[in-house]
This record gives sequence, C-alpha cells and structure tokens, in this order.
Amino acid sequence: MTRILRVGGAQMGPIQKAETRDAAVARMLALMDQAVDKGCDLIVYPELTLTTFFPRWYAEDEAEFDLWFEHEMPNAATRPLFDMAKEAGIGLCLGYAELTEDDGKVHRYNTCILVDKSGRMVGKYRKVHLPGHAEFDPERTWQHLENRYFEPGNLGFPVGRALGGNLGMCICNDRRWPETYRVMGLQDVELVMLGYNTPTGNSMSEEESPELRMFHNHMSMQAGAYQNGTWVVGVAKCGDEDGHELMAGSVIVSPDGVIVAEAKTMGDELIVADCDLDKCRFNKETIFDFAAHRRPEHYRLIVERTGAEPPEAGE
Ligand code: CDV
Repeated sequence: MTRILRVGGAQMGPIQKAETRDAAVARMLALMDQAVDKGCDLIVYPELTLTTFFPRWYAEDEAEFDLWFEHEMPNAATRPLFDMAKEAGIGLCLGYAELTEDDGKVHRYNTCILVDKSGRMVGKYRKVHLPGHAEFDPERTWQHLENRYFEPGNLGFPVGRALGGNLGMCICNDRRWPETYRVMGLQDVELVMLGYNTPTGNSMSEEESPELRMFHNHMSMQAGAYQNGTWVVGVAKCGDEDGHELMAGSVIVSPDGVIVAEAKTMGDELIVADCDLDKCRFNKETIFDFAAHRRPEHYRLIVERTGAEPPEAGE
C-alpha cells in the first residue's frame, strides 16, 4: 500500500535582529506559494521562524526580551500564513516563541504547532531539551541563552493523528537525543517534523569543524528515523544573522535512514519529498518490532537516572 504525504521543508535564510515579523512572514508566504504549486500537503518551517535566533542576545529585563515572543497564535503578523494555508488546503508546522499565562503565572516556551488543511490547530509541542545557559557567560564566543528565556516544555512528545498519518514534532536540540524519537516511536509515529537554528561553529570549542557539526546534524536525524521506522523532516534557519552563522543542510529522511531531499543553499529554499507513510511499516514490523523485541526491564536506568554515574571501583 502507499499513503503519500507530499512534504515541503521550508528552509529559511537569515533574519536580522532589526527585521520585522512582517518581513519574515512575506518570505514564508513565498515559500508556501512554491509548496502549493508543487502540490505539497504540508509545509514545515524552522524553529523560532519569525525572528532572528534571539537566544544569542543577552537581555537583562523581561520587557526587553518579551518583544521576541508571540502572545497569541495566530496573531496579526501570522494570520496571512493561516489564511493562505487554509485557502490552499495545505498543512503547516510553525516554530515560534510562545508567551502564555497559566494559573496567573507567565510562562515562556520554545514552541511549534501543527495546523491541518482546514486551518485547525491539531498539535502543539514545547521544546524539552533546552541547550545553553541562563546567565551571561563570558567564556563563550557568543551566548546561547535558551535557559534564560524559556522553561522546559511541559507537553511531553505527543503524537497525533493528522493529515492521514501519525505525526509528531520536536525542536532543534531535541533531535540529538534518542529518547525524543523513541518516545514518539512508542506512539507509532510516522513523520517527525523539526526545525533548527544551529550555529556553524561551536561557541565553546574552535576544534569542532563545520563538517563534523553537519555530520552530527544529519546522523542524529538519520539514526532517529531508522531506529523508529519514521520519516524525519529537519528544517534549518541558516546563514549570517548579524555576524553569527547558522548551518543549513535541511533534509527529509526516509524510515530507512536515507536522505531523500537536501537543501543546496544557505537561504530560503523549499525541499520536497513524497513521504509514503506505509514505508514505515517494514522497519516497524521487522528489525524494530518493539512489541516483540524491546526489553524495558533492562532500560530502567533511562528513567531512573539523569546524569551518568561511573561504576564503583573494583578491588
Ligand atoms: N537551537 C538549538 O537548540 N541549537 C543547538 C545548538 C546550540 C547546539 C542544537 O542542538 O543545534
């Protein structure tokens, strides 16, 4: 059988600190236009699509950094995206900084949402694995203040039925953690959507080459796809943002772990693949037949222990 979801990965070039949401949305609409022309069922945008990657900038007070957050979704700036998607009948996955109030308390999350072809929001994910730090760090070449601006997501890794498949989301650093994919794999995920903002260099080591970092980027997604029998769509925001370069390398990965579409540029670019969701079955029903072969009784440490502890020294 085949169950084809034609997916567009909308890689975005840089967004400078001074640029407006309206300018970003205009570029996103142009990519959506291409995706509609190509007959895509779904378009996937990067992490924090609407602004520059602001966690590289240190801000002391909340009034300053709240400018980067969306207080509702859709809002005036993003409404055109929702309208065009609904009119064209295309699903939409969008990453943004979410500010919300719960029990009279303000919460900030690094969030992405899934909107179906009728314009209904059918999924929300809040980034669980927040990299970086919370205070200004003079040791780093540049800052990565996600732990200052966001709290860890509180929704787990939900997988929902949408667009004819079992769809899940994660965000950027989450893609490096096998737990991310496995928790979704245990919900029979067939397509994982993720956006990323990944610096070309490592702010704490000049020795890590851009090539090695790109290898890690692709390897993480390819391993997650293969080991869970799922499609993975990984979409970058890339290029030079105010002197800070982010890597490109957006890909669509098959459930065999093979890259079937890959961006060639460092700018706005749409990559497209026909993702046959039934192609997930073979892996899920053979080598990674979880019900037959998983041995959770031997995996207890994964949920009981967070950091690594060496074995006790022998005699
Ligand atoms: N936005 C990110 O989560 N970026 C991280 C960087 C800091 C390593 C990533 O995992 O790509």
